[in-house]
Amino acid sequence: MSAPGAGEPKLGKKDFVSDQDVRWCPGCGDYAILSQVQKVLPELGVPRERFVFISGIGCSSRFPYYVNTYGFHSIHGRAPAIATGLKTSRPDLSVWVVTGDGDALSIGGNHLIHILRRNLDVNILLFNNKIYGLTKGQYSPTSEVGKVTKSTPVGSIDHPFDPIALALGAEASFVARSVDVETRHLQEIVRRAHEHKGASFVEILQNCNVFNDGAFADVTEKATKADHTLVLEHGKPLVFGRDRDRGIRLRNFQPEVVRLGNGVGEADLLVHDETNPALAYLIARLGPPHFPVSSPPSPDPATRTPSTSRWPRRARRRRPTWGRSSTAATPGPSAEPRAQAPRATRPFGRCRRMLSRRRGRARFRRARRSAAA
Ligand SMILES: Cc1ncc(C[n+]2csc(CCOP(=O)(O)OP(=O)(O)O)c2C)c(N)n1
Ligand code: SF4
Ligand SMILES: [Mg+2]
Repeated sequence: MSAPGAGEPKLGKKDFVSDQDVRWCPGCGDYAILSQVQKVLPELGVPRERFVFISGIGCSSRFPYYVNTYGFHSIHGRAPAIATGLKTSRPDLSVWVVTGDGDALSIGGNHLIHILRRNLDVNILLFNNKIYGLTKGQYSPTSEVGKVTKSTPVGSIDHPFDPIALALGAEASFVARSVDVETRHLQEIVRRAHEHKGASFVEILQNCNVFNDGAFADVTEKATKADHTLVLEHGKPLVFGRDRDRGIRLRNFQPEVVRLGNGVGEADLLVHDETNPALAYLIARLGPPHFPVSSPPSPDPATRTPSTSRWPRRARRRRPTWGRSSTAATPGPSAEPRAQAPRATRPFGRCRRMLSRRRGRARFRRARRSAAA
């Protein structure tokens, strides 16, 4: 691996493709992300031997094998720690962290927030597929409430968090979100992450077609994406929709979707300001069903009731009583602190067979007593 010096040919995408067999499942969103990153790297003006990709553990974390640069496939959740050591000792390197929603937000949550807080000049790419892909489909900290997986057979009871909102809370100085299939947008965001001096945090919505297929269908399917995507541009009003006839305005400190026309114009809408973290937080938390996805779809924070339709029939009978709310869904993020969901009094109920066995024994004892009397 040598840097392109004077007289040396300019590097292209193929120079960043390694000789390793890619082990991702056919159709995985990781391929698209890899391809866009490989396209952008030669344009960044950094000699190839100065790039280092550091990952944790997960399907996404196999990324360093496939880019022809230096790299570490490191320890679960610890990529930020290794990146911190490397960047502080070798500030001349372009250091990239590649991680997944499980790697970065479960086991590595603490490391992630502190690398952001320290604002080290590294670029973090978080592939969010809302699932643990490598370990065959357990729920992750970004999986929605009610998500049925092998590790949550009666549906997840945990409220997911939003990676961008979390990064903003950790004082990240650059946050962005893109989608695996939005090739141009993704390239642009990767470029801008590199240009930013300080920690750049990029969440990439990535389809795991094996264990969580269609998790982001709203923003990737042709039929729905225009109505569900909010593309942010600095200084531009928040307009979206197939006919660009809807926008987001603020009323009583709450965002609301309005239709343009009938006295409502672009002047009434929120205007994007990249330098405003409060606005970034507000936008990060928008999502279905009331808003387009400028944030990954998450259940409305006002109601933490799991969607019953996602509960398997057997599980529904034993559905815990926590988190039931009579509050009607209010659009968007709630200004009030999230109510603590009452704990399940008996999360999984009592096994029916056990109960019938006990009843049977009681009946037998009663019969024996009456026979003896
Ligand atoms: C210390 C430790 N705990 C647990 C595991 C098992 N494990 C491997 S990858 C993974 C989760 C990966 O999920 P994510 O970061 O979302 O990556 P994806 O596979 O979805 O890209 C887990 C729990 C491990 N390898 N090491
Ligand atoms: S399990 Fe999912 S995330 Fe992992 S390689 Fe396969 S499709 Fe991709
Ligand atoms: Mg994942």
